[in-house]
Amino acid sequence: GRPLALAAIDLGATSGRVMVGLLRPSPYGTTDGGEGDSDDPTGRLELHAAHRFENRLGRRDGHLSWDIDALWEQVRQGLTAAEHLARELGADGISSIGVDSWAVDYALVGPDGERIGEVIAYRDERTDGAAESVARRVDVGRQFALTGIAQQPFNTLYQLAVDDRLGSAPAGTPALLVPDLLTFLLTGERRTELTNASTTGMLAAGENAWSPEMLEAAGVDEGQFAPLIRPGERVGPVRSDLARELGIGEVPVIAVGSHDTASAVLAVPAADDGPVAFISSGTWSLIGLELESPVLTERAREAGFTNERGVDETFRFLKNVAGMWLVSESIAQWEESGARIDLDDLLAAAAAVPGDRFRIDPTDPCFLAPGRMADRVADAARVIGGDEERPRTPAQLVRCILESLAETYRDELHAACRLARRPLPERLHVVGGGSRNRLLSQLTADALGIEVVAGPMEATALGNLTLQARALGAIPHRPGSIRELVRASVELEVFAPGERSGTSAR
Ligand code: LFR
Repeated sequence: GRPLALAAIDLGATSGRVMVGLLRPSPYGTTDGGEGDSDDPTGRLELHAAHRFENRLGRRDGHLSWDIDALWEQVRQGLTAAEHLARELGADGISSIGVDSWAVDYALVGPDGERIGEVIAYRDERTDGAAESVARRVDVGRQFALTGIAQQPFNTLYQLAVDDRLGSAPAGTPALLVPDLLTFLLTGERRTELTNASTTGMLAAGENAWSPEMLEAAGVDEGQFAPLIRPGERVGPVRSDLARELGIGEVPVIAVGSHDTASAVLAVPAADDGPVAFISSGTWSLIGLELESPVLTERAREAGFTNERGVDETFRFLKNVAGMWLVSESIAQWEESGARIDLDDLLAAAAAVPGDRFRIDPTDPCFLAPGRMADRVADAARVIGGDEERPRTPAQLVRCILESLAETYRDELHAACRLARRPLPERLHVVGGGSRNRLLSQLTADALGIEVVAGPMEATALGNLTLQARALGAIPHRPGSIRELVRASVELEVFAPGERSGTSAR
């Protein structure tokens, strides 16, 4: 039979992509979606890039915002390209679509589907002081007990609390989170996908429902959001006029883990029982444990941990750590002053300079805003060895960032295990773009004294695509089938503590 092709729209803070996942029929026959035959092979999923594009924050209407119209245009082009690619690869076009992006940000969409104003970015300073004023209505301890979500300044509820457009917007104007907005543009259906809904800070911990008290604290009511939908459910077909225009079929859009981190962690290639330790490494490094229930203790709150919803009733007990953002924004500063930087060369240079000279705290919110990052990192750096006062060269600065990240990963993973009362797992999975950073993986393995398994790099797209495959019945709906498919589809690299280079493993 023909292979099945699925399309993933995956938007990151610095780049976006439309990927095609190709599922070849297994020679043993696996597409019956049957129950419980646990040794049923799930085949392999091939990943192909149909379209890649940049995403840039810009000032619009006085706020740091996303260029959502440009992103939508790229998504449209990407879907047309995906359809062509799918046919070239022997499939009968794309059979379904899933959308994911970064979390928390939203568009206000009026009753006729018109967007009200810009999609303001979570790094905008409008939320300065917003968390404090909400905390005067519902104190931080209660917020955490109700939602399990860490009080990060950019959570949707703090953004809504200071959104001066709400007063003049038509009644009931739904706030559509970014992936829900794209799903709405594709289908005409308004939904709020559950994993991303948890990042608003207003979903009741462990429930598929809003917390009325938190909605009130943000100054909104339940009508501010479209109905909740769980990942794996179908939203609806692509609008017929749009399908014709793009040259694609009226295929279903499937709700996936629309929070990119939810999709990325779904695609962690773990085989073992017990909690999975992960870092989803991209613009942010999200480090933590996948659990079956949230950790709602006061200690977890004080340590800055959050409990985000995952696919299939899981919880990501994690900490947000500034990740490759520190490197990419530093590079942006050097390039603004005329330098041309090649990331691989820079990492090689960072590996060659003496280590253990400087440290920063990559969990410090002072690194949230964009701009002048190399200077800000150099200013924040503490001297821990050597006799220089501050990192001077790009290589020294990047070495400082990566060593600081590795030590932070160690401390935060230990904290997560302590707070969740679990032993330190035998290995840590690093997925996402940052898993290509071999120096960082080795430093992390050394700092933790456990194995680091790096890959897949495109975990977010894989989590998006594999969930679509399961929703269509192309792989069995049983625990572990998605990770099995991921393991069969990707190459991983294992970094043992105390060594200097990784070894290949399947
Ligand atoms: C990663 C991510 C994080 C979230 C941050 C802001 O891309 O989605 O999980 O905390 O971006 O939305």
